[in-house]
Amino acid sequence: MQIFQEPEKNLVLNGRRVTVFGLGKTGLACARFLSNQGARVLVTDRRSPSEHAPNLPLLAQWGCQWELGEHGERALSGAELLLLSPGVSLDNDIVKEGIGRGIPLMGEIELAYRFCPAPIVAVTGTNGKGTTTRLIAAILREKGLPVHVAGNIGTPLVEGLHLIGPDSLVVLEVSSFQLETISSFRPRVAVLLNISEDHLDRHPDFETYRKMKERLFEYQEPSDCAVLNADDPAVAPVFSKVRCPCLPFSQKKSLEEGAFFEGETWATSLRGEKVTYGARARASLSGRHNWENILAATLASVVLGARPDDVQRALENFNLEHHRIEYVATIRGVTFYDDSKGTNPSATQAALESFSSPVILIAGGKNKKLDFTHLGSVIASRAKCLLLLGESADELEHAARKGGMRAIERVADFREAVKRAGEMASPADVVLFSPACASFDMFRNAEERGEVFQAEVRRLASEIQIS
Ligand code: UMA
Repeated sequence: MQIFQEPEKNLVLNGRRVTVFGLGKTGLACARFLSNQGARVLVTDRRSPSEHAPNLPLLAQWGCQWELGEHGERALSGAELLLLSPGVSLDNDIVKEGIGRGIPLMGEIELAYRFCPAPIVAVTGTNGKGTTTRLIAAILREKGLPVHVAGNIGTPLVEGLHLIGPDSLVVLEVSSFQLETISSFRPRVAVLLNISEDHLDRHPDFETYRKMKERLFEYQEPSDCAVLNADDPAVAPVFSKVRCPCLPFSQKKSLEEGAFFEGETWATSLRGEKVTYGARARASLSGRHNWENILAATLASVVLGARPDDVQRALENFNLEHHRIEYVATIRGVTFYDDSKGTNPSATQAALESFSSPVILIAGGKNKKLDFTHLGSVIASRAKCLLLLGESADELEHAARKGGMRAIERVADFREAVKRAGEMASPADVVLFSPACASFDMFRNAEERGEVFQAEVRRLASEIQIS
């Protein structure tokens, strides 16, 4: 089954000298793909050779060269294409020098797109894009379509290209970092969930970050489709810019065309055909932010032919991502939740708002130059107590005090945080770890941080059982 006809878009790489910037998941997958295509590859990473020891035999096996510990002149000399990992900024001095010399540049999403034989459904947004990507994939799989999931969710698209055929459908999570380096990437269905402050340590200001998200729609054509949040003022300017039909979704109003709530159910209305889905409460996801994800995922899937049964079955069997308001344990009537992937203030706000019981919030980590003022008021109105750790503890404390929060304590690490939360909580309370910050001050990534938190909760549970 071929849903869309794809235009010719292959890029000749054979014999071309390509420099790959960054040797993480993306750089490694690109190096392999590029050398398989006959390119002469040099990989450069600012981290030292010892930190990359496990990858060097692979690079050697693929015939790649490397320059580690810095990005130097070698990265540019003779280069005919620069391939950037998402973590490498266009502001990097050597990258800027390369651009100045006129060397073409692209990111992994653009590279993979040029070789991807299947249509792409792409999802972006500040929060919920991983959940929505997985939801769309789950619904389309219920319909029986061969779906391939990739992108910011954890697997570079280029890594699985050999698994994708013309009959497949790719569901791709795309970040602002990845959108920075596209030059023709055209998703046939593009979903924008929401935009709030994030990554201001990479983008100079909110408007630049917002515009980066808009780039998802830049190369769409009239036969494509855009799914947009009608409730988010930061998304509003996008409606007038897209060149294809816009399908809005809203939790606040019913719409002639789009997805929306209707009493106790939700509905889609497309080309005059209205379909109503099961009761809201039946969905295995709850909370305002998850309804945003459900409405968007339903709409994107229905555009691709999913039926109400496919949507309902997928929702009933759906499990949320790990470290996204993930239930960990109940200890003496107190429930512990891990939201380590809540790495910005709006994610932590959504997590706090999804509980009606009193919440003891554990927060803090590496701030991405984001403003905590509004979150401070939300914490004051929703949390019973705030336990802070990590680099941003001072900033968060300042914002929470300004918002009116009084019960604030500092903790040194997760062992102390969990122990202290356990001591303070009463039965029926919730202990929520939702940092509002990145993990890089203390951990390699948000997953590792969440695992440490969960291990401490399990330790507390076993100590209490023994005593
Ligand atoms: N590096 C340099 N020079 C630089 C910057 C980084 O050499 O100037 C090197 C680092 O030393 C490191 C490597 O680049 O060795 C890391 O590359 P990377 O940061 O691009 O990370 P990858 O491992 O390739 O993972 C990336 C995404 N990471 C980022 O966007 C930071 C992953 O998203 C994504 O899952 C993966 O590609 C597959 O597509 C993570 C993420 O945090 C989960 N994303 C952000 C978010 O969700 O908020 C956007």
